[in-house]
Amino acid sequence: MEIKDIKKTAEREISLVKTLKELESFENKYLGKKGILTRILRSLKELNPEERKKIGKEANELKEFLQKEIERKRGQLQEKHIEEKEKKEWIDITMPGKKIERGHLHPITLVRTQIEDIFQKMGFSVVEGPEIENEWYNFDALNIPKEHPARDMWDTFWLRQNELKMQNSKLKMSQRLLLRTHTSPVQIHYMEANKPPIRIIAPGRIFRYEATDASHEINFYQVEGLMIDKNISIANFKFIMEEFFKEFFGRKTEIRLRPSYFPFTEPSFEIDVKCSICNGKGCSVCSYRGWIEMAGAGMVHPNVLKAVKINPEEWQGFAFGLGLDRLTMMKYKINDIRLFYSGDLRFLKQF
Ligand code: FA5
Repeated sequence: MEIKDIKKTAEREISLVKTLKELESFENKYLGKKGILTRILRSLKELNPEERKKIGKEANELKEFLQKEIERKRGQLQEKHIEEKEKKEWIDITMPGKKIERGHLHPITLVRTQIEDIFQKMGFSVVEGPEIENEWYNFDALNIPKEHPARDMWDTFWLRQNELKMQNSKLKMSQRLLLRTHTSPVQIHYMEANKPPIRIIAPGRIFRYEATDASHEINFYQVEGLMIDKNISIANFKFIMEEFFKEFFGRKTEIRLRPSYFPFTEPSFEIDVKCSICNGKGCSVCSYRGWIEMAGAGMVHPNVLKAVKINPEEWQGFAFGLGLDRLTMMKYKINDIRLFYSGDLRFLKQF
C-alpha cells in the first residue's frame, strides 16, 4: 500500500475516534512497536537508495502528521471528558433540600405522657425509681416477707450478686438483688424520703419471668400511683380512678372494680376496662372475658405505712399499679403486646 493510501485510511479512522481508549488503539495501530508506520520505517534499509529516500521522506512526514493529529484529537477528547464530568457534577442550587425523615415517639411513650398529664392535672407529681431493686423494696417493705406464698405472684428475675456489688453501692448489699417485678417499690422509696400528704405517680419499666402471649410480656411498663392524706377513703380512690379512665379513654368508658388480693393493700381490687378490641364480646386479647385487667389497686396496708415510719392511725391512702402496655393496646386497638418490642417499623410508623 502506498503511503498516501495509508494516510487516507488513517485520516478517516481518526475522524471516527470518539474516546481516549479508541485513540490509544489508533496510535498503537500506526505508531506502536508493531505499528504500520513503524514497520515501514524499519524495512527502509531493505530498499534501494532512491526508493529509500522517497518512501523514507513520505513515511517520516506521515509519522509527524499522525503524531500531531493524535495530540490534537487527545486535547479535544480530554476537554470533552472534563465537560461531561462537570455536567454530571452540576448542582442545581434552586432545588429543594432532601427531606430528612423525622422520628417520633413510641406509642408507649405517647401514652405515658398522656397519663402524666391527666394525673398532674389532679395534683399528682411524677417520680421515678430504680429498675434494679433489692428484696426489701420489692417485697418485704410491701408486706411480703420471705417464704410468704404471695411472692409467687411475681415470677422474679434474680440477679447474681457479685456482678452487681460494684455497680450500685446505694443498695443494701445484705439483701438479694432482682429486676423489679412491679413499680410498687417506688412507693417505699418515696415514703422513706417524704412525709405525707403524698400524691405521686411513678411510671417505669418492670420485668417478670413469665411466658409471653398476646397480653403478657417479660418486660413491660407500669404506672404506680400513691395518695396518702388524712381521711382518704375508697370513695376518693374510686373517683380518681374513674376520672382517670374517662379522661384517658373517653367519657363513655366502662370500668369495674373486682375484689382481689395484694399483700400491700387492704382491701384490694383489680380494675377492669371493657375490652375495646372486641367491645366486650370476647377476644384473644381479653382472654374471651370481654373485660381486660388494667390495674391492681387498693387501700394502703397499715404494715406498709409502718415499714416507712408513717403512723397509720393518722394517715391513710390508696395505691394502684396501671399496666401501661395494656392501656396503650386498648387505646390504639393493638392486638398483641409483643409488637411494642419487636422493633418492626411497619408497626411503629403508624403512630
Ligand atoms: C402489681 O404489679 C401490683 N404492684 C399493682 C398494685 C399497685 C396493687 C399498688 C395494689 C397497689 P399486677 O401483677 O396485677 O399487680 O400487675 C398490674 C398490672 O400490670 C396488670 O393489671 C396488668 O395491666 C399489667 N400486667 C401484669 N402482668 C403483665 C404482663 N406480663 N405483661 C403486660 N402487662 C402486665
